Amino acid sequence: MSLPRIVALTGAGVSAGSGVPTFRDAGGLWRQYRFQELATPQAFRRDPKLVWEFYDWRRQRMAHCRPNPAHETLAEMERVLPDFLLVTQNIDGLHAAAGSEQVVYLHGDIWTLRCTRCTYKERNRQAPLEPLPPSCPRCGALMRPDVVWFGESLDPHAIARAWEAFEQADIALVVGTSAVVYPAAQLPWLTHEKGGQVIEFNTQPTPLSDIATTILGPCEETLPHWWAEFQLKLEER
Ligand code: BV8
Ligand code: ZN
Repeated sequence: MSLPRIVALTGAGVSAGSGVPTFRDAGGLWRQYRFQELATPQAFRRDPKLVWEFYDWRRQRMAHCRPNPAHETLAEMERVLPDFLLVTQNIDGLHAAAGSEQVVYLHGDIWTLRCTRCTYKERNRQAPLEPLPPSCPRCGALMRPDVVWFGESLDPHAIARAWEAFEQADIALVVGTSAVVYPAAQLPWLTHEKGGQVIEFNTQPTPLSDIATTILGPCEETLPHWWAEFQLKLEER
């Protein structure tokens, strides 16, 4: 019997164990309502310095964070399961730091800046960034974080690759996401509709809990545990 096709969707909860603040928990980012006001093209047009202060604050918070056992387990799955795919909503770079290479970044990368006018893009891990807001070294225009804001479209190739993988998956692992932001939150439903199994790793129920097997607890503990048990079952077959 061939290995099951497994895919994973992660959100801020996978990085909570690394000290990266999530959007929804109490100590979350500038409180939830501010986040949705700040992470928009309108806010950036109106006050680029304020939006950059928000991203610079997050970059400084993330700069010393290291991958946790949940990131490491997902990187190991990629090495063990031939057609494993990791899809993330996170922009913190911790999946790459843990060694994951086959990753679909739905919402971009906080460590990449791009020009608002020309095609210039750069990887930049400076924290704090000075001066704020940063300007393009090529044309002098304002630079922005290379992330997807609310109301902005996701990269169509990223969506197509994620969509296909979740439709074909036997098992969808949903790790540390409140599953309320679309189109990312649609992905586990695709697996479910095609008869696949959805397993969510969260510290509390989410809108997915109706169709998922929910494993409650911190994913930095529950995911490695699940993976160890899953591998034992594979060996017994
Ligand atoms: C789009 C990058 C087409 C930036 C982000 C009304 C209804 C439905 C949809 C919409 C609507 N109005 C508008 C929309 C569309 C909108 C949307 O979905 N809005 C929501 C709020 C309703 N979506 C969009 O705009 C998207 N684009 O639709 O394009 C289009 C084009 C033009 C015009 C119209 C439409 C773009 C969305 C992308 C936004 N960018 N991030 C940045 O990060 O700065 S979203 C950002 O928030 C994250 O990427 C993530 O997606 C989301 C936060 O969710 P989570 O990652 O899940 O984090 P959260 O804190 O919420 O939850 C953490 C979870 O972990 C919790 O469940 C917690 O219990 C758990 N947890 C905590 N600790 C642990 C843990 N679990 C396990 N272990 C732990 N230790
Ligand atoms: Zn430029």
